Amino acid sequence: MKSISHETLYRSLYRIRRVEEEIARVYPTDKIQSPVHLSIGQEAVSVGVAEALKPQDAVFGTYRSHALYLAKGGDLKKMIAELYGKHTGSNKGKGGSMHLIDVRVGVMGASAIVGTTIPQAVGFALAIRYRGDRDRIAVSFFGDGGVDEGVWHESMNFAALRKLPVIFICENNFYAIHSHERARHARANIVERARAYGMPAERIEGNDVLKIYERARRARQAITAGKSGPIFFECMTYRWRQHVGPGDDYDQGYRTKKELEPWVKNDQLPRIGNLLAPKKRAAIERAVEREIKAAFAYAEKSPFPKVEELFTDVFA
Ligand SMILES: Cc1ncc(C[n+]2csc(CCOP(=O)(O)OP(=O)(O)O)c2C)c(N)n1
Ligand SMILES: [Mg+2]
Repeated sequence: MKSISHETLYRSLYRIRRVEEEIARVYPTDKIQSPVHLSIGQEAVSVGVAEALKPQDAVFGTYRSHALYLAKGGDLKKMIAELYGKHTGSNKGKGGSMHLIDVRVGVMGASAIVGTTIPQAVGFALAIRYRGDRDRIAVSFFGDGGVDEGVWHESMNFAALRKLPVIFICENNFYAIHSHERARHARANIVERARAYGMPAERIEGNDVLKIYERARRARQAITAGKSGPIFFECMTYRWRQHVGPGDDYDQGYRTKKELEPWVKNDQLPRIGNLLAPKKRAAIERAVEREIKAAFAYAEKSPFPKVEELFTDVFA
């Protein structure tokens, strides 16, 4: 078994956590021009999977994709500039937090509409097959709410039927906005549904970044070796903050702080951080803090798009 560098994992986990904490801190100033759906608490899923991928692999995410974008190597300066609505942003300031894209590193984009990028990932996998790329896969990320969309079923069926090189990652944080999975599904059987379409599916408990990495790595290996079609993982995780916005929402009555407690106790940041020598850990943290500071400064001083840009890069 090839073991992953704990330094690499910690750097990525810490960087995403701190970027999002800074976004939450700055948000009340209104400098950030778009709604933000934070991944704080869920970083392990994106980090574990992305570390198992290669640069040429393509990932497709949701409106909650800061973690995925950063974990896959997306440019931090362009991300913060995009949140600020600046011309230097990943989408020239026209997409905001929910539409981050960095094709250079295989971050193929995200969408505010639940479920929409699932068939895009499957289509990308079909293109990989047609082109005969042997060392490339697509990865589709969606929430437990994404499973409720009709297009999820169509995509599962087609990917399995054509044995496409795609990994499906369901980030199950139990909630679609304020609705618990119990209120939406007669049975908590997402993996059984995926299996019914004809693909192996596994539920990974506990937001365990090492396990997620190892499972994704093996899945990629099996797919690229031609030994498997699509593979499905349901990664159990937990959103610490509110559905959208910088704060928390334990006063809303749909969930309790008690429910959050075990997830905080099991936080993957200190878990992996404690495996490092303290000096090494501090050096990583210092470097990340410098990078974050520079990224926000870059966004601050970047220009807004010009009025003449309003209709450029518009599809129709
Ligand atoms: C097609 C569609 N239906 C409804 C919505 C409203 N909506 C936005 S986020 C969301 C919940 C999705 O939950 P989940 O897929 O579990 O993702 P999470 O927010 O938990 O990451 C809903 C219903 C939408 N954006 N698109
Ligand atoms: Mg959810």
